[in-house]
Amino acid sequence: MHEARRYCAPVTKRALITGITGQDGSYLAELLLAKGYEVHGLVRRSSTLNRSRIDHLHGTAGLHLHYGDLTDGVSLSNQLRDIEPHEVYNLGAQSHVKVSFELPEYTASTDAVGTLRLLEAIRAAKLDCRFYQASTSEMFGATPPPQNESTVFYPRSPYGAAKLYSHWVTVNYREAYDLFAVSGILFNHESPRRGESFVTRKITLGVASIKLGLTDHLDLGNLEAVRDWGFAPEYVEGMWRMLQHDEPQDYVLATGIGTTVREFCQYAFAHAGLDWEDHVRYDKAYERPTEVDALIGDASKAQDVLGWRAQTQARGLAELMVDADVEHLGRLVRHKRELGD
Ligand code: NDP
Ligand code: GDR
Repeated sequence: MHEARRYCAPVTKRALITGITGQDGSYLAELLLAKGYEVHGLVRRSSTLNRSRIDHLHGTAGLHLHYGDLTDGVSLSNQLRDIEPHEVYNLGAQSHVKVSFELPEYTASTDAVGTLRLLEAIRAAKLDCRFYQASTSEMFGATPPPQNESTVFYPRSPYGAAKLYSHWVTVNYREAYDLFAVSGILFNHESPRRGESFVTRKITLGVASIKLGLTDHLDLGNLEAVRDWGFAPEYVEGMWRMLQHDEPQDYVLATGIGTTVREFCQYAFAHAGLDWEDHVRYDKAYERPTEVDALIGDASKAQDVLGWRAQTQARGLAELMVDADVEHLGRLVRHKRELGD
């Protein structure tokens, strides 16, 4: 493989994506394949295949999957050495904030030290590649909005603290080793591919289940939290633009609009002709030991430097996610009925 590459021209850009089976990884893989990249994705071993978000890409020329894990530095070094990527997107993470209170050490190993392992593997292999780190608005935590690249960090969870380590180590490798390393501080972004235990998808799936008569209620925790919810495909475009710029810099991506969980419920239920107050129940099990009250991003730098701007806002997002879940769940229900279940 190496020999062949040495004598072949022109070189197609190769990208390595950790977290390719996740929401963002799947959209980023589609984006890069459409741009003509050779895309390599790290996948974790699991007892049943966990690739539903990239199943539709199976067999696509230019897509290559490799076993690897951010907790296994050897696997990262081996894959980087063999793939020789031009761009590395580090999207892999234990990404659930509440779960990070229950799995703090694992979260730190994956979300903090995992980034260090990857950066060290790039440095050790002397790779001339560009690096994207999936940083998060959770790093701002308790600091009130609006938040931008200069806002003071104050994480409120093991997840936020682990991601803050990765943010700073990315900055450090840029300054210490002249690596083209970028940290994208992304506010919440959602889609029909969003994991089912994040609040937006939980709500839109709940709405679809109620609409189809499968249940009559939805249990939620804190309805007062404010988040800045955008649409994931627009955000992966922003990641790519960060790595195409001449200078490695850090950027916030956000819509600039704050919405409470309660308002998101209102939008989603109303779109299905339902009143959220008839169905949503409070369950303290979904509260966190420490909460992040309000995140609203100021993405003016990304707009000025990268020409990036969020297009979709919370209400439109809730509606497109409800439509997708009603469609998806409706198909499953019909299929089960046809089977006589
Ligand atoms: P997901 O939870 O949907 O995807 C996470 C991905 O990471 C999955 O592919 C998962 O693999 C993989 N992963 C988990 N643990 C490991 C590990 N130990 N080694 C290698 N890979 C691992 O997250 P999103 O797509 O929503 O987010 C992408 C990244 O962006 C994450 O780092 C997240 O923390 C960050 N982020 C997300 C935001 C959002 O609103 N979506 C906002 C800001 C930052 P598997 O499928 O096998 O579980
Ligand atoms: P967040 O997303 O913690 O912002 O992290 P999540 O959707 O989990 O929570 C958002 C807010 O909703 C409140 N909430 C509930 N949350 C969940 N998951 N389930 C519930 O039943 C529920 N009820 C109320 C939460 O308390 C919180 O205030 C996401 C992840 O994608 C991170 O990886 C990413 O870094 C940040 O967004 C930006």
